[in-house]
Amino acid sequence: MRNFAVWSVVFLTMAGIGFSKEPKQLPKELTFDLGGVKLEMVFIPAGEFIMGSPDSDSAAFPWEKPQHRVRITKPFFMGKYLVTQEQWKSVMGNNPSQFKGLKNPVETVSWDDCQEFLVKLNGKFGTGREEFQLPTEAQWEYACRAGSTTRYYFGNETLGLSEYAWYRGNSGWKTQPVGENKPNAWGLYDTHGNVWEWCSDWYDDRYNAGSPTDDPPGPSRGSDRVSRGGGWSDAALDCRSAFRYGHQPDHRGGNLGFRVARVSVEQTSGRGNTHEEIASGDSGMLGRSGCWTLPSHCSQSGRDSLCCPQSCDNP
Ligand SMILES: [Ca+2]
Repeated sequence: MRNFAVWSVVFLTMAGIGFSKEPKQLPKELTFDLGGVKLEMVFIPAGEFIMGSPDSDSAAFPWEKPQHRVRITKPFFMGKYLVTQEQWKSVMGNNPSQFKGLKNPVETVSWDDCQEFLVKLNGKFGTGREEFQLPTEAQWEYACRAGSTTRYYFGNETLGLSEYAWYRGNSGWKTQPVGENKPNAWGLYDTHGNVWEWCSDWYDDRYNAGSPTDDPPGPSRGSDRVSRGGGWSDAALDCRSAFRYGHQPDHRGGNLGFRVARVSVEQTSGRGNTHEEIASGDSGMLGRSGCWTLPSHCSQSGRDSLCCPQSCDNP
């Protein structure tokens, strides 16, 4: 019997939204048991968005430009919260954080440290078809924006940021417990502020100018890894959805942590990813839910509403 088992799957009844004669039940969230400590994941649909900052934004830096269209062709799950100190401790057996608090985000973890965490997590929950990873930079911004096109997922004005983020204006100059501020439209907490979040990509100032449209993986090489979202010590404008930063992969800091993504790693040529393929942390937890999405669904006529995210309904 596994020490780590999927605790529960919350189903969302998708009745009355289109093609299906019978209501379908689709997992909206996943919860994994890290030995008495929950790891909650939120479903992120496939879709497309405009990544980066517009030239018209006076707060934007050159490395956030140009704005460009990006398609996230596969759905995935994203950590509802930043990885907490109790989660880290359950998996790694230690707590390196500068600001102690079991519900606070783990920090003072390098990108390399995060890989060790992920190896251990995948040792428990990896299935060969899906695994935990750091989100790519594009996945991170897509998930943070949750359909928004503004500086922050709630709008353009820094006034009001305190309702959504821990930053230098309200943090007391330390991390704060996760999940206490308002989430974005997809149910993610603390993407703006609290701690910066490592992404999988190498960092390149100019990457936005030449990155591929579909699932940009980041540069093939570099010296720094991307971090996103701003932290407790940062100015409001550094917590914007498009703001980018980078650190060497062995860098550790008290304002730098991460959240995990659970993604399909199966070769999917010619077929869609089903919910089972990314949601099956344990066997038999999910019934058949049918096709979720194909990479090209958003450009196909006759697409069905279950297989296409809301953001693509009116391309
Ligand atoms: Ca954050």
